[in-house]
Amino acid sequence: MPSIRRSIFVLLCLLSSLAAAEPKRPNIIFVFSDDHAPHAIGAYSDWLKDINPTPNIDQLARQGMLFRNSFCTNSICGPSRAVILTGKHSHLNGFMHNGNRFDGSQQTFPKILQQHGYKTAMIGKWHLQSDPQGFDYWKVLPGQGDYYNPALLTPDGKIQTQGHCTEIVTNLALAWLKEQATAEQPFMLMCQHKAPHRNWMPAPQHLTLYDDVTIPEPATLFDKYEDNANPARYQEMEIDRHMHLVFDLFVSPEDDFDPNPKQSVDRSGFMNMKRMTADQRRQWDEAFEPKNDAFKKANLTGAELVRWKYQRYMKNYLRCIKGVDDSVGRIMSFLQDNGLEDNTIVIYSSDQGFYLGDHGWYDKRWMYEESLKMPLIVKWPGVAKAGSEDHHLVQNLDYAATFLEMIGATVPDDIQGRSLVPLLKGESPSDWRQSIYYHYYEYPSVHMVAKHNGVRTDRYKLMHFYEFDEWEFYDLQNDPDELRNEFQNPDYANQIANLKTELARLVQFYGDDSDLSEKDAAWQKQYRQ
Ligand code: SGN
Ligand code: CA
Repeated sequence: MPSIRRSIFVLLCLLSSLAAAEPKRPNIIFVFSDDHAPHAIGAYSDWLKDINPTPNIDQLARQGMLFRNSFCTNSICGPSRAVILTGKHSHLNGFMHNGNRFDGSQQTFPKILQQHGYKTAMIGKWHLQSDPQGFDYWKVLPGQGDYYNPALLTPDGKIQTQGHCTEIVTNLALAWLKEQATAEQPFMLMCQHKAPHRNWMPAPQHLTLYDDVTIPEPATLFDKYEDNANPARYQEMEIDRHMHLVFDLFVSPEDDFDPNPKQSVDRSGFMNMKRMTADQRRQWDEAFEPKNDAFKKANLTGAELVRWKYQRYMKNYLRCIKGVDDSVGRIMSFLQDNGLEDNTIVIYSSDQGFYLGDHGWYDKRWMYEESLKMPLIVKWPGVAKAGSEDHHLVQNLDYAATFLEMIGATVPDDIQGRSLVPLLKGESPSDWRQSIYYHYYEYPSVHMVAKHNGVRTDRYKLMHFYEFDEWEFYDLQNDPDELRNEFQNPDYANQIANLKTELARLVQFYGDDSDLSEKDAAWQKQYRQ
């Protein structure tokens, strides 16, 4: 071989052996549930320790990093998902409230992963109206989806399944993972559960779980909103006044059915019962009828009725979470059994927090802590220290940039979030953000939570219900339950002025050009009856 050709050959051999030695890029599994508040995860809170609600998610936290100060930008389903896909605030990605339609032609992180040779899949709750884009494989629930025997949308049309949604989504995820296990191509899977979303319908095997325990009550279960600005008094999400015995809590679904309920309730749970198989329905009735009979005999009223509703609500919520936790356990076992454990990043998160009787509520939407917080646990073998915790202020806005840096892709300039990779490596960048920006838009709408934007630092929170020009300010260090609105307290005048300036800066910084104006008195009055 002439020497020049020989050296080229040697060079090529060297390059190919280098390429072979290069570590394979990591796989990513993003397990995402709906409405799973961090305080219903053992690793976040020992409030439910006697119940041990999430052993598998807790195990994930022991193997990875848990983010203590993890927040959403807009505490509602579709918007949170759109922020995650794009790395941009709602006003820029165009999905400001449920009911919008996601513009799937825009830049999303799964599309960029595909461009970098990743195989991508999206299975489960999507809730963005338009068809998923950027996925090699997708099977998603239409809208909110059903717990029992859900239909699924696929690129080839709608299909019908039989079983409980959490298990169906997990089975599909495992089947897809199995196909990837031996492939050369790295993958990214989004496994997105409907559970534990309202109306809380557990799987048959979990229907009697927690029957013998009493769930502890939150300190604020009987909050009277005495210190809050007006919006807190005009919401429709109280366990007492708004949680419905039939639709939410499944007390005698058929015989008590009122075809024209006065309260604004969706009938999804009730309708879903009509889709159960005879066997599913029998198991359901066997589990609930004795409890319903006892409830009817007791004739509860007032605080005792609230307490009973709280127990029924929380048990069904936690039973749904049990299914999600089992799903995490099955995925982790699969990775172990198929030699994928060391090179797969596993993330657990949920679209926002939720009120578990806190302030007397269920649902989310507010910028108060329980619904502002999102769980975020990341297991990244060899990078994130097992059992570690991070306290920086992070948001779902940061996920897209994080996924891109994880796979070695450049983060486009127009992405507003910041990669969490340095934090996952245990670093503490000196220029990390000191405050987060929040903006909720869905009003008037179900649960009647007024529009608001706001800012939160590690200690303080300022909220502005701009359509009513009402403000709240909290000192989270002295008042973690947010029971004392200090907006009128002169002792905090400086901090409030600073946060007002910071809020204005964030509006500019993120380019939030949405309408923040106050509405006139006549408009205000119609929602204050
Ligand atoms: C449904 C729920 C509401 C919930 C919204 C938004 N009612 O309307 O309680 O706030 O979805 O939830 S239900 O009777 O259908 O459960 S989100 O997770 O999609 O944002
Ligand atoms: Ca949600």
